[in-house]
Amino acid sequence: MSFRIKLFFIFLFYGLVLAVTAQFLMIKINKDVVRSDSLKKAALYAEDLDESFQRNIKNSQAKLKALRESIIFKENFREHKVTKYSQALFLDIAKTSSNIMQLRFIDKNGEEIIRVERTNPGQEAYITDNAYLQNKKNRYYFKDIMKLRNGEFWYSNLDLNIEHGKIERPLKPVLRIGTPFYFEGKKEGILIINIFMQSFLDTLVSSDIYKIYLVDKDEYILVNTEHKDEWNRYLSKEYKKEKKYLDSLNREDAYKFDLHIGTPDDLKIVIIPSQEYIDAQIKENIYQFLWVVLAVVLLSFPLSYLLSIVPAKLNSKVDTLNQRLKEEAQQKDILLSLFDLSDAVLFQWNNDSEWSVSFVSKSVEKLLGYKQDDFSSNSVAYASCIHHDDLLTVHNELKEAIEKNLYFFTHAPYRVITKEKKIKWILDNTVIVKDESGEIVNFVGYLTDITELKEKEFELNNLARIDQLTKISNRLYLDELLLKQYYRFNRYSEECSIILVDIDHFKEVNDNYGHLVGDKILVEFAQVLQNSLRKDDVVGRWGGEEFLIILPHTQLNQAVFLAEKLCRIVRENEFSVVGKKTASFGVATFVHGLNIEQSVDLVDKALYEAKVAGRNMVKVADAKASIKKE
Ligand code: GH3
Ligand code: MG
Ligand code: MG
Repeated sequence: MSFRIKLFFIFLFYGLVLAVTAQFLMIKINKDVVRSDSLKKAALYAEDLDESFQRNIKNSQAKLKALRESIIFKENFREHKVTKYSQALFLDIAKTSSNIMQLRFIDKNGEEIIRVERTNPGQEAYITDNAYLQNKKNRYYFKDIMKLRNGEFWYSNLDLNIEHGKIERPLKPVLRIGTPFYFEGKKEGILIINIFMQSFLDTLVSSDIYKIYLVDKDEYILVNTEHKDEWNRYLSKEYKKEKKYLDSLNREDAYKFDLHIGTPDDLKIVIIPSQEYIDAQIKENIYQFLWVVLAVVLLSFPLSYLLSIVPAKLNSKVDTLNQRLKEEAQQKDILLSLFDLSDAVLFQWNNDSEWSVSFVSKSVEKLLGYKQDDFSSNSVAYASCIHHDDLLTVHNELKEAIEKNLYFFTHAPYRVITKEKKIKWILDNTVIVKDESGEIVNFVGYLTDITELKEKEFELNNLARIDQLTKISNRLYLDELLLKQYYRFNRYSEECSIILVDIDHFKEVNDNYGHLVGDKILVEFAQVLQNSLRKDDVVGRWGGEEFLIILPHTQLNQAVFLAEKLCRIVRENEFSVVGKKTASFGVATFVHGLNIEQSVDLVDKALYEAKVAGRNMVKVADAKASIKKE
């Protein structure tokens, strides 16, 4: 899957997660809002209920008031007779409302005078026969109402109708409203109305969206929407003891309201928004939520597509860059592995006094015996690996290169000391690495082990200075040594004498025995001289059958003494094939005032003198005479 597609799906996924989470949160908040909203609505609803309760009571009050004020009733009363007109009036009034259970007039002695009743709500009201009228003077309501002043009303508790001392079944919730009857300023009895409350209460608590409880002041349930546990205070002794309150209710979710009616048992209404109602509201929100999610899904597609463009481009750039870096790293690795395989060493050292190493290739172990880690841990610095005699030169060469502002230069081959204290020769190509401001950052050196090459060079050098026939030093070496000795004589007055030797009549050897024998005699002669000299003395073939002996730290008389000795040794030596041979010797010493050529001339002259004087002898050059001549 391409990066772009991955990004697209990631954005899409997060978009959806965000939308769904936000919507869930909304629903959660909504639930609370719905709940508190429905409680607010419940408060309004409670006011309605209160009003309807008031209306119900006012209605009954109005009926009592109408009776109390009725002229017919009053006229009847004046005449101390209860006429059928009054009874008809009571019946008429009872008929106006199908929920009137009883409508009575009880005189001041407690005698029921007029009683209109109805067995069940909705049935026909009828006038109770005089034979059934009772004395009610001991009943609480009679006593209570008789205490009231003119125009006042009395209310009973809302309770169940009792017939013959027992709660009537089916239950008949009843409310009584009474008022005293005054005639000409005197209290003459009471008017009382019993109201069937069942249908009113049913209407009161019926609701689709609330659970409505009508409770008394102790919060005992009277009626409720679900019609459960109703009137239990009156019906069940158990309940009275144990389940006093609306225990099961979540008080926070309930709205409580006091009904403002005059009953002694203050009634309250508790309204609880039904869960079904809340759920329905929330369900509505869920549909909304689904629409929003759908919208977000649809929007997420183009949005994710757009959002993925820039990062995808960036990513492809990063990919290319990574690829390049990888390739570079690979190339670097290849280069480094080249160093690891070869004897060459790549070094990077810092511009500090001991040249601490910041990088070195593995091949350093082959060259110096130290491991890469020995350098990276700084336990070995590069300067400490350079031969003591070469360190100053290496240092100066670097200094000079820096002064000349060189970027790259090659040191003269110098020696390093390996971990095993072996000396190796190396060739050091150094790059001086600088930063933008021209400050030296470090040095990168490419070191090659040239020890073998160096040894070959020494060998060749030696070979070039050895006479191939006699295997002693040749003229080249003698010239170099003369130069060196002459320098030391001039600079340090280090004495040095020279002896020039020439074999007498050597031509005869060639002539008589041939060149091969001549060569052989030359070899033997060189050995005779060599064997008779000290370690510091050097004998070399000056040319043909002439030999030069250089004697450092040797005065003229010592040199003459040696020449005499050599002359005798040669004379006494038995050469192969030719037997006895002699040689002539010239001796000279370096003196101030004469250069090398003049000194060599001098010794040559001495030799010539020996030849002229008969050979087989030593002649000494007179240096002072020669200087005078000059
Ligand atoms: P003198 O006593 O005067 O020195 O006599 P001489 O014969 O030694 O002197 P001369 O200079 O006349 O001759 C030197 C001879 O040495 C000539 C030459 O052929 C011979 N000679 C020089 N170099 C070599 C060599 O390498 N091998 C051989 N076999 N002979 C050589
Ligand atoms: Mg000669
Ligand atoms: Mg000779």
